[in-house]
Amino acid sequence: MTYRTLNVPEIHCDHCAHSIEGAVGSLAGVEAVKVDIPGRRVDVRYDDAAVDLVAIVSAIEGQGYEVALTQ
Ligand SMILES: [Cu+2]
Repeated sequence: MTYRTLNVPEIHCDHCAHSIEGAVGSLAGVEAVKVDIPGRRVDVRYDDAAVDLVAIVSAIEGQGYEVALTQ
């Protein structure tokens, strides 16, 4: 299982959180996704044999939010 935290600076409210959690959570291979609204972060846990970070970032960007990756 892989854990990543993505910085998504445009997150500001419950609507953002629900949009992102819905999009990322619907990807096969994503085990958990949690948006931290004040922290403007997305914590995601996923099976990297089933889904990759590119797909997760694309799902977030597809909702209209830019992702700033952390290492
Ligand atoms: Cu919002």
